[in-house]
Amino acid sequence: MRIGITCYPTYGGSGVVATELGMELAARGHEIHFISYAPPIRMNPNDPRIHFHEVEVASYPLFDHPPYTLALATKMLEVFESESLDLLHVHYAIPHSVSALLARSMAAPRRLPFITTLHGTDITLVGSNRSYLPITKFSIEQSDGVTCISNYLLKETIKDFDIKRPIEVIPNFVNCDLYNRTADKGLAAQWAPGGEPILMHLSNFRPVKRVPDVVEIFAIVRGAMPAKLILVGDGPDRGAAEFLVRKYGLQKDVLFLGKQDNVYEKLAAADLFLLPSQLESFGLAALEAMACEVPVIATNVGGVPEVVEHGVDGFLVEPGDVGEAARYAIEILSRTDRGREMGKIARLHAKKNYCANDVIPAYESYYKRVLEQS
Ligand code: GMT
Repeated sequence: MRIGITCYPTYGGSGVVATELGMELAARGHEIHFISYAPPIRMNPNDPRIHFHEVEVASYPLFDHPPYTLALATKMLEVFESESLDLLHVHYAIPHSVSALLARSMAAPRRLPFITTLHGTDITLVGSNRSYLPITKFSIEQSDGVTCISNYLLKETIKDFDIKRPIEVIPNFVNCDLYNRTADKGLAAQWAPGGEPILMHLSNFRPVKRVPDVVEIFAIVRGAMPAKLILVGDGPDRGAAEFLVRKYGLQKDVLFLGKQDNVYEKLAAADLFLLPSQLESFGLAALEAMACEVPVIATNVGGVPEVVEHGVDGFLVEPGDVGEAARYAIEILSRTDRGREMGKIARLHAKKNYCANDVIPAYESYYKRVLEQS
């Protein structure tokens, strides 16, 4: 198939899923055309089946906000025509779904079906905002196919948007060959030369991730035992987290890596992963950690309990309960095996339920169904 994929190319779960999906599909012989304002962060530009088409947004003094949605729709049509696309697959409804709807209308009577994948805040925060709700609902209803990444998000979408059309749950996935324990290339020894346990967090540091809670949890753990904290990613709350590190005098034990490629090499060096988010429709970073045999302490919110089983793959706490999270962290890290058994079970669960080898074919058969029906 010749598939156009649109996503946010910056640091964020929906862009990561879209990019990994494109690369997995390319590995299975499909031609993939990413259409966005910048190359997606994890995209492999050297794959001959992967192509990138930049959306250029012309500015004009009259435009306080250059109309990206329109420029994207125009580029979608252009790529459809030049590359004979079979379909468009857009990730994150706002505004990508609306652009795809415009592109499909412009392409008519030629056929340009589009599939929208809902990821989370496009429904739970942004989409349910009054100014976006009607158009998001409309573009979901008009899509030729709609998928979402967890059962939780399916329920929220039906509830908040009163959607009557079918929505397919196709969960997020992880490449289990790439994400595994042996991916650590000596980083653990570099970060914790004294053999201290390593706690890790990976996110876009948006307020919804509660990154300051990561530092609060670590401060309690560090008060009880030697330990190191590695923070991967960047975003608005990095400053708040750095402030707390200084406040608690933890500079020697906390490392901010910023945005990173090949995150599997970093995750494989961790003993424990922290995801204390206010809300997660899925929690992709937790799944990636689990594939690397890292137990997870996360919050009992949204779709996270579909991924992390409390007491089995790690532990779930209420948002903001840093004390409880720290108690579980100390419990895991004080064991002589530092939670290795739990980590092994976590990987088994990741492999059984969310392996790319099983989830990508689900997307392929969904594409076929949509093409047959549209
Ligand atoms: O809001 C975010 O955290 C970013 C957002 C995104 O679209 O980049 O993440 C959402 O999509 C991810 C990939 O499907 C999920 O793993 C995250 O749980 C989800 N975030 C939220 O629901 C808050």
